Amino acid sequence: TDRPLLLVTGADGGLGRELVSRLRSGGFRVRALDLTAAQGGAEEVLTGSVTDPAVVDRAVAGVDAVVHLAGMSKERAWPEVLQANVHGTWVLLEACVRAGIGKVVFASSNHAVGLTGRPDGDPLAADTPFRPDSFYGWSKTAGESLCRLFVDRAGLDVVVLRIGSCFPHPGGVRGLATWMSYDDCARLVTAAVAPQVTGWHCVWGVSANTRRWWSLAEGEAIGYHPQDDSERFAAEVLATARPEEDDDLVGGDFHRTPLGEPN
Ligand code: 15L
Repeated sequence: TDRPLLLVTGADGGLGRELVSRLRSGGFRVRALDLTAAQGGAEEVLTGSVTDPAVVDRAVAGVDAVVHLAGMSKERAWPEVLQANVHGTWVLLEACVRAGIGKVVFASSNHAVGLTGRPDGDPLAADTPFRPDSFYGWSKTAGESLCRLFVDRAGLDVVVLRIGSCFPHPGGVRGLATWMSYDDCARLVTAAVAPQVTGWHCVWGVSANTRRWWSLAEGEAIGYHPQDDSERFAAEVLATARPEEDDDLVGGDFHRTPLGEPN
């Protein structure tokens, strides 16, 4: 078969499971890696940690691209964040270089720039400078800059996705700006893994929300054309919204949790 083979790390997470099924129906073969073995639907399933070089060497062997979702997805104690998010990303990038894998898609987060103010006018560019709001957000800045090092020093091609809120529905008022539908996430990853997308790219992972704060231009430049808009949920969200203590920051309330305490 000539369907491209993708390694998805963290394939058994909330986003991973949704993405694997969509990538498969979109014409990819998927090798799934996670700590748990429950990944439904992937052609190949590997159980183990992204911090284990022997596991990761097996995981990357022969793939056309890697979609790196593995790691802590929220605030955690420093050692956990460092090990899973930072060390795990280093182990993965090293394995890609050893195996001659060219393309990595790195799941970063809006929390890398979470203390940035919400814009009044023009949407924020995808290369908005680091302003992490948590150890978690910091770990994403570390992952992004580690990816950049491997682009510049080892010739990898990396697309960094600064993902907003990828859930079935926008969770609240903030989500009307930050939501990315699972279908748009699959569209974004499909664009990012295309072989003609080379070098370094950093794009927002967000749907075409009427109320978004973030630019779609960088995504469009790599062929990401989102189809969904959170506006269809707006009336319902606004009718049931609790007042949010979100301040005026893109990362919402992450900065209210003490550093290193699970949120
Ligand atoms: C993230 O980075 C988290 O992984 C996710 O659980 C949400 O909190 C999201 O950001 C968000 O900002 O809504």
